[in-house]
Amino acid sequence: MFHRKCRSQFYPRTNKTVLRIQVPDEKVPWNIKWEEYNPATFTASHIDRQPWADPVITDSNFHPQWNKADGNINRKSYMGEYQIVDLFPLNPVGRTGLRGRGVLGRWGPNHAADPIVTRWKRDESLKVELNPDTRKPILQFVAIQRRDTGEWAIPGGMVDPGEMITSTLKREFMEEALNVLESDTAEREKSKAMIDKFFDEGEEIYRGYVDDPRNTDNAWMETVAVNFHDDSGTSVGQFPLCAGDDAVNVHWMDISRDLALYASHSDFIAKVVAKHNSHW
Ligand code: RP5
Ligand code: MG
Ligand code: MG
Repeated sequence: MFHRKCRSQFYPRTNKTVLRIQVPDEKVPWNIKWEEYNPATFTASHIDRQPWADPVITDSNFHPQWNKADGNINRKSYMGEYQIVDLFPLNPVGRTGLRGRGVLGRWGPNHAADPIVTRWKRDESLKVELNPDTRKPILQFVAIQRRDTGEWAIPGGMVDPGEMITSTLKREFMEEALNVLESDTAEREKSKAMIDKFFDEGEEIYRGYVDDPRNTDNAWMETVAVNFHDDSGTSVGQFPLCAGDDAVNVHWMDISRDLALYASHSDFIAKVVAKHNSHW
């Protein structure tokens, strides 16, 4: 595992006011000595005292159970045991050029879930379209445009304390791609019934670290990405999409190797392509 997006010069959502030390590729691993390494510390003030966020690490009432299920907060990493150095958990992939939590709520792993909803691209007569070069069928996935960075992404989100990942996958898809937070009760019930049925069978694609631009030396994203495929294009493949919550746009996006998505989402999509032997 390697990270790149969380080493870019400016920390996201800070109007270019928070800068990372530039970490060269070869100095990412912690076991490579770098004595002068002394990055800035940044924790966004708006996460202060938020119910979904940890307190400052020195808070006398804060007794995190690192590397464990800590009450209903999962502080275990999919990457194995992470180190604690001078009170602070250490990013398991390596240096990011910034200390603190940035805009992330949790010290250590911040757990998310990513629903990758796919269907075949079809022409007007509903025939599956092949790419003229590779002669392979073209897969499409439900992509949202993120409000924070403007990038296109999988409609994933954070796992709430105590929440099952299967529930996060459905909830985030319904919030960001179907806008259930703003639909009336009847519509919401209809979406929920459809999603409950369709999300019953998914295939896990990836479980682990995400190269998210928000990561720091002491806080990072991890996810479980699951593929839900509508092979006949008759269930979710026909459902009207509507962007909601932290998504500003949503659509069925053609999948190819040219995709430039948020964080390491293109890597997850590539794994879905391998599974379906579709065009890339
Ligand atoms: C990414 O951030 C995950 O892969 C997931 O898609 C997303 C979760 O964060 P929010 O969308 O809630 O900001 O690292
Ligand atoms: Mg969300
Ligand atoms: Mg989200």
